[in-house]
Amino acid sequence: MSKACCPGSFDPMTNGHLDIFRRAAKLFDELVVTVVVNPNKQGMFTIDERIALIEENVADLPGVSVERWEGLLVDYARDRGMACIVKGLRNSTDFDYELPMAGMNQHLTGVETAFLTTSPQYSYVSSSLVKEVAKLGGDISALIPPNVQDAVRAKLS
Ligand code: COD
Repeated sequence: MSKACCPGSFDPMTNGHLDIFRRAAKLFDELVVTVVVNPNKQGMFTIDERIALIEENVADLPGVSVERWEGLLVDYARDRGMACIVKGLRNSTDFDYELPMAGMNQHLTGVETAFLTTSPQYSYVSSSLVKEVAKLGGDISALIPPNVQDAVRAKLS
């Protein structure tokens, strides 16, 4: 049985993330969306809130679950028998950031990283830009799922 994880901060999840989850879910028997805890970074959403928002959006995807993790990601992946870590790539900046991590992760445990290129309509979508646009009163309705829109609005009100 093939198993992989899609890690990220997901603060909050976007339609770009959801597209990667859907596509990755077709490639593995089990896919875990892993919300990685960064204790040094205060997000807009708590980890539990991020998990709940993702769970509502992946409920219809067979074999997909959501978990949290704090620590070295490859320990998590190796201990759960995951074949690889799946990441999304939007541009050369993502690539430059991800490539050394993929190399280090491979070195540490042999866990591989697979990259899925972004769907073009999401190539400019990021959690940070969505939050910035929302704070400045812009329309984010095409960028994040409806439950995330409601949650962002509630945070900003
Ligand atoms: N289209 C496609 N992919 C996208 C899009 C989009 N529109 N938006 C984001 N993505 C991809 C990102 O490239 C990333 O792969 C993933 O989705 C998650 O994105 P974010 O922004 O929520 O998450 P990041 O980039 O903040 O997450 C970084 C991690 C937490 C995954 C990373 O820091 C990590 O693996 N940390 C674990 C700690 C560890 O093991 N450190 C040692 C590394 S060697």
